[in-house]
Amino acid sequence: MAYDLKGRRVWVAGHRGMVGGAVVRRLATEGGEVITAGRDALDLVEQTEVRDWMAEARPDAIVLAAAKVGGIKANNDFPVDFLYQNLMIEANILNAAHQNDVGRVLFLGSSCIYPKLAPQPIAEDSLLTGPLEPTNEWYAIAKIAGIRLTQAYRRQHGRDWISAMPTNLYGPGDNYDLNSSHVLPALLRKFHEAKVSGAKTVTVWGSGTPLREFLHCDDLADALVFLLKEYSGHDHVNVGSGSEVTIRELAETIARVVGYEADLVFDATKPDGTPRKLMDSSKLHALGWNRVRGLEDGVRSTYAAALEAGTL
Ligand code: GFB
Repeated sequence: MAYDLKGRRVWVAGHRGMVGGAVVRRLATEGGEVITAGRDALDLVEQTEVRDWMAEARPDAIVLAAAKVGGIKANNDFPVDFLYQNLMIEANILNAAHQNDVGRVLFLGSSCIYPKLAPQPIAEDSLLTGPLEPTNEWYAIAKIAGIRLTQAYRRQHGRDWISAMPTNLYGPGDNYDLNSSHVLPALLRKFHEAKVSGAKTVTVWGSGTPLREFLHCDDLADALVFLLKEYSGHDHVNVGSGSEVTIRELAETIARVVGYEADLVFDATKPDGTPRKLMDSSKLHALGWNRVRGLEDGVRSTYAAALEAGTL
């Protein structure tokens, strides 16, 4: 299977997000036409807007990177937003894509679709084998519905649509708001601000013991374009970096990158979430993709980009 992107109109849904932005950058060298829609022009939660926009724009392929996303606190605090908005976005886009005969769709999920206590590393067939992590089950259920809807179009209508499940992501264009961000940008901000103010401590939520696997969004984008071109199949494909760190180790890495030593204070009033979430990415490797940068290098360039953009 090889899908040539040359001359194709590819809609990156969610281009203003970190992942969508990375996919737009990566697609620039593929010889196709990248199309996007601003939030003021198109509300993805509204079915008729999506239908009308798609009928007009007529993409050949879609990378479905649009989603309501956030870290552990936002997921826990806003269950309706994470479940409803994500269900609507994916249902509207997939339905309109079918009506407009879009040949290729790549749907993006998340590693939180897997059971809280799934055997590690987590293989694709762990899906729906046990209870979910409660802090993000709303988001997870929406994403599981998206995988199944993608598969259903494949099965009922013969659509060559696929899904990929990325691990925890970071990189340029991330959200640095401490209430809604993921851990990596949050700790970059906290260490940067401690350095600026000379604070002696940095607060880390939870116990610092959970393990997380981090992947740079540009590595993800490279893997996604690879899958778009090379993969056709019913089953979703994990996309991870293969290496994991504890949250304490992540904080220590970020301290080195920022160049500031501070005592870590662990805030036990905040949740740890799932204890471990390492993806088994052997299926992706067997397909032929394995190009991952190291965490410290990735954090270093991300910090530099945030400083340059004035985000920090
Ligand atoms: O990145 P994060 O918010 O999401 O948190 P999840 C990862 C771990 O870092 C948790 C800890 O154990 C947090 O308690 N942590 C420590 C912090 N300090 C901080 C901090 O200042 N901010 C944040 N945010 N965390 C998300 C899901 O889970 O993973 C989403 O909620 C999504 O649905 C995403 O799937 C990939 O890894 O726990």
